[in-house]
This record gives sequence, structure tokens and C-alpha cells, in this order.
Amino acid sequence: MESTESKTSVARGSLIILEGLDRSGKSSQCAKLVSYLQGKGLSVEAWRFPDRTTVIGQMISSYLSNESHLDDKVIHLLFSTNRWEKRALMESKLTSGTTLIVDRYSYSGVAFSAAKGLDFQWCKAPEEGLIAPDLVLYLDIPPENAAERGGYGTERYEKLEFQKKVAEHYYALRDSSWEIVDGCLKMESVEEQLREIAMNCISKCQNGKPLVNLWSGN
Ligand code: Z5A
Ligand code: MG
Repeated sequence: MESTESKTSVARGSLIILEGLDRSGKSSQCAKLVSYLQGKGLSVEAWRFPDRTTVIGQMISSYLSNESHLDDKVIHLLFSTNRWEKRALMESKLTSGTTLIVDRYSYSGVAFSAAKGLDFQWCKAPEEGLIAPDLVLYLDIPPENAAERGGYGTERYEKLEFQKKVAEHYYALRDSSWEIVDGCLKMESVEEQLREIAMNCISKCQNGKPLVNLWSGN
């Protein structure tokens, strides 16, 4: 595969991911952030994983709603494949100057599968070579608080004990691209913090921060 890392530094869009436990507010904040950035005249798109619009995405969707059963390793690889099938488009959007605000990414992939008991390094392996985010905005919320929010409990993974394990694995994935934001704050306060952090990141990428691949060094 051609290395993204050898490319010269030119102005580009940012890859910004929102992560966090179920009901931590990711989808709400993605929508708010996208409309704020677009309002500033920036080229910005909202993406999400799983992308349920593809054939693989439909298999994942059917699994998540308990309409089908799949082996734990098979569903892990499908989630990863669902990101790989969007990788080329992601790179071309970023290099042509569009910022992507993405609801979940490889961190969800690893944290959820490892919480089921799959080996942590095995879970990371298929994600290597995807594009590394410029920024991961992690909405930090205790699983108990998340469970009190609307809609919790309808999909396969929305069980309190399971979410606690997911939180532990998220913790193990933190690196320098992460910013931890208190997801228990009022929606408007979270929104304000995310705006500022995202704008800083977007400026750095406009100034030529190079694109790198995910987990290439470990
Ligand atoms: N999964 C996986 O296993 N492997 C992978 O590789 C990937 C995913 C990518 C589906 O994801 C499942 O797939 C997911 C992980 C697994 N696990 N499950 N189940 P999904 O993204 O499709 O899940 P979702 O159902 O769309 O969203 P969510 O993540 O569970 O919720 P959220 O987006 O974080 O929260 P929200 O929808 O914005 O808000 C939830 C509620 O809380 C809503 O009523 C809000 O009004 C309220 N809310 C939000 N923020 C606040 C604040 N600050 N205060 C008070 N109330 C708030
Ligand atoms: Mg969501």
C-alpha cells in the first residue's frame, strides 16, 4: 500500500473523530459542530461509522439490531472493512481541503470488540493503515449517567456492565491526539469546548500538518 506518510505537507482538511460511550452525546455534538463550522464558511462534512449505507454496513446494522448473529471476530472485521471501504474517499476529501467530523472510528472498533473478550492487539491490527485522526474528541461520561439518557438499551451493546468494560478499553487507547471533554456538562458547554478545540486543529491542518497512518508505530 502507498504510504500516506511520505506525502509533503500542504494545506488540507482535518480528520476529527468523536468518541465516547453510548449516549455520551456524540451524534448530537457532531451535528452541532458541523453546522457551526459550515457557518464559518469552512468545507466540512459529517461522517459516521458504522456507515450503514453500504452492503457491509447493512450487515452490521442487521447484527446490531439482533436480526442476525455473527461470530465476534467476523463482526469485528466487518466494522473494520466498513472503514477501509471509505479510506480512499476519506483521503481525497482531506487532501482537497474538506474537514471530516466523524461519529465513531477505530477506537469504537477496538473498545467494543475487546470488551467482548477479544485480544486487544488482535483488535487493533486490521485498523493499522487507516488514516490517523488529527483530533479525537472523547466525551467522557460515567456509564451509569449514560444509562439514564434517552433511548439507552435498544441495541445489542447497550448494557451497563458491558459499557463499563468498553470504557476501560477506551482508556487504554488514549494518545496525544485525544482531548477529553466532560460529557456530563450541559450540551451547550460541551458544544462550546468542542468548537474551540476543533478550530485549533483545523488551523494546524491548514498550515500543512502531514497526514499519517493509524497505529503505524505500535
Ligand atoms: N461499534 C462497534 O462495535 N465497532 C465499531 O467499529 C463501531 C461501532 C464504529 C452502534 O453505534 C454500535 O456500534 C455502538 C458501537 C458499535 N454500540 N452500541 N450499541 P451508533 O453510533 O450507531 O450508536 P447510536 O445509537 O447512534 O448512538 P450512541 O453512540 O449510542 O449515542 P450518542 O451519539 O453518543 O449520543 P446522542 O444520540 O447524541 O445523545 C443520546 C441522548 O442523550 C439524547 O437523548 C441526547 O439528547 C442526550 N444528551 C446528549 N448530550 C447530552 C448532555 N450533554 N446532557 C444531557 N443529555 C444529553
Ligand atoms: Mg450516536
